[in-house]
Amino acid sequence: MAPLRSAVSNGVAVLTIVNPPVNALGAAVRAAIAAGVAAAAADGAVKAIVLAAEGRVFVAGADISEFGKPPLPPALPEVVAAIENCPKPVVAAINGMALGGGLELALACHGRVVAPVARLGLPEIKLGLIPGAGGTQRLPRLIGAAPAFALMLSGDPIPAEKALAFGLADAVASGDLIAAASTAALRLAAAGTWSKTRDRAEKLTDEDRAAFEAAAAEALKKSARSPNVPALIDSVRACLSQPFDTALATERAHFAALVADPSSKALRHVFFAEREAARIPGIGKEVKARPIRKAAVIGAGTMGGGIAMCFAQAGIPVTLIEVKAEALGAGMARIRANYETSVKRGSLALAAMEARLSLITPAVGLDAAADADIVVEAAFEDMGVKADIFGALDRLTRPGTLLATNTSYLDVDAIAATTSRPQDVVGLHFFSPANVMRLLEVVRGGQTAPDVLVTAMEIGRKLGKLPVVVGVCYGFVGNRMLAKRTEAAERLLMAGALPHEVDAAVTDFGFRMGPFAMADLAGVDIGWRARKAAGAKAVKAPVADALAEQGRFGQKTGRGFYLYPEGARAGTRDPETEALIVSLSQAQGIARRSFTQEEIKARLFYPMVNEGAKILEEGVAARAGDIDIIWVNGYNWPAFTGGPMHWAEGVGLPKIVAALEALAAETGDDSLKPAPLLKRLAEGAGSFAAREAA
Ligand code: T1G
Repeated sequence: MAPLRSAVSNGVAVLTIVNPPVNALGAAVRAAIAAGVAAAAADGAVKAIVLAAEGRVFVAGADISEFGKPPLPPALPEVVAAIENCPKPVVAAINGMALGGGLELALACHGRVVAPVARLGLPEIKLGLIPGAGGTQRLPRLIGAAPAFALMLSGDPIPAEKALAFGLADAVASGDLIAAASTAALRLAAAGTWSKTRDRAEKLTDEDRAAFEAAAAEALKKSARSPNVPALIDSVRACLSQPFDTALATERAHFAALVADPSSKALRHVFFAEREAARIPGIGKEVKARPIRKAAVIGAGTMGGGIAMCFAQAGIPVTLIEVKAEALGAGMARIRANYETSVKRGSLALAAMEARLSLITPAVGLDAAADADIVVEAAFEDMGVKADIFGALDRLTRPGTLLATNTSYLDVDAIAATTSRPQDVVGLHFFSPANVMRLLEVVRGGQTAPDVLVTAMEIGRKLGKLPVVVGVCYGFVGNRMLAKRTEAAERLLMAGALPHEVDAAVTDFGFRMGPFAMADLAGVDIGWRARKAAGAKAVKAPVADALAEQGRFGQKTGRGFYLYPEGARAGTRDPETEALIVSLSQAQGIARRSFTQEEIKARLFYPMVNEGAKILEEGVAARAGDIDIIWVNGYNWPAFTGGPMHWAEGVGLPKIVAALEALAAETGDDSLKPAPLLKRLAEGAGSFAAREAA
């Protein structure tokens, strides 16, 4: 299919980009646009040109999949220049999302007419980049350096009305967009004169410059680690101080350097991995989801309440069920309090809060779930409790109702076996707080039906989650790898490190919090109780267990791994905790030693990568990218490193294999011996991606 359709009528050449699904500007599209503009310019019957696009998106930007490969002509800046220098007026008809290179195309046009649903943005910052086809030069000239910088720094698109207010759009066309754009283009042609964005400067006032410099200084403080923020600032500053073409070259040089930067490669990996995760191995697009019109959640605790809020936010009526009225009342009160906090913060309108609350119906007793299309069980992590609930739901709900468990650790197959329809049972592992955290592990039971999985993935997206299919094992993917990090962190304490040293290495790597500060925040007792319940399966955490036994539960008791004077959020070193750690080491005859930050990172993260390799070998995760986005979206692994498996390939699998062999020997822990897959890939200098492509 030709990537550009051209039609001439009444003196207007309408060039329509056709490159589904999002009109990304791949090489063929770029060439077709350049050729289309040149042909229209040479056509005597054409007075003016409209640049349009087919589908729901105008243009999603440059084709990200081309980055890092040999560039194919024509480069986007050439196409952009061809539009701007066209001897006939070109007006963009923006029907939907105009992002990145898509907006840069529109910026080179001599006018922009947008549909009411259109949204315009330069999201390159989110890929570790900056606009590379003139965005840092033309946008400031059109709307001012300060507003342009804010838009490029956030990477978030703005709606049509705001674009109009900024002067980024010339008109919002609620009727026929092409007709409105054609009229605008013909008007320019009739006037015989139109301005090029590159020549505009009326918005670049001294006040605008000052506002930009202030915002730039602020941005630098917050993004010490990101190379693209200084590059963006330098490029916008060039717009204010250099001739256009010189400044354009400044932008292009920064862009080229960033495309090659590991952090941008990592962010682009995450971008595609998140989309790849939507594909369920072995299930094609012909498998359709079951209709979900009504939901029920069993359990009004923190998780159940959060899950009910997810359904309400998606506009799906949900019955929140408890067995006792007081627990139900407490759950509803917690939901209302959560909403009221959001309203107070201004992140939720009062009307929206009321609308959502109206969709949540509290009820006592499981029979209230009878008319639900999906039931999510979020009761105690106890197999007996879950067996009773699923046995009852099996009897109470209609055939075909999805029966989902939010269990974090229990065997989904064992839960399914308590029903007469294991094919309808699936795990939906939400992360706390369920109404906030984006990750959803969709646990595929041995007998889960394909359309149940497809339905679970679709409802996950409707709830605003990032659903990833995982297999049944203890802890699925995220928590199974977390257990290895917890074990390694405890081992470091016993071997000589202190909590603040371990946490500092982890935050230096890019996590918001280290494992011990996180334990204090969540509650040291939570892990302690889970380990007691898990028995032999539990990781060894002698320090956390000792702290819990002394009632040092963390922030909620004022002390845990750290001290929290007067309920402070940020902990300080606790001499008593450190003395306890030293005494535990000595009791085990361990000669304590210090560790560098690099050693700490290796000892924490390599065992996680190793567990990830085992998870891939066992088929519990289908792709390394799935593991990466689980950790980026569920556990705050820094996205600019790409996730544990992408990061590991950057470190070098041979190096990791050698380190794991040494660690296994040092600790006597055979689980640290390199997984066969890791060794195979290391020996063959292969990669996880290559293995999956094979
Ligand atoms: N390049 C290549 N493929 C893309 C793409 C892109 N820019 N955008 C989307 N796709 C693919 C995506 O992988 C998926 O593929 C399918 O399209 C549907 O996407 C020079 C340097 C536009 C809001 O960062 O934000 O321009 O899985 O599932 O939910 O200065 O796509 O079906 O095979 O996300 O409806 C800047 C990225 C690029 C925007 C639509 N642009 N895209 O969301 O669909 S860099 C972006 C999005 C650039 C210039 C710079 C979203 C969307 P598959 P989807 P959606």
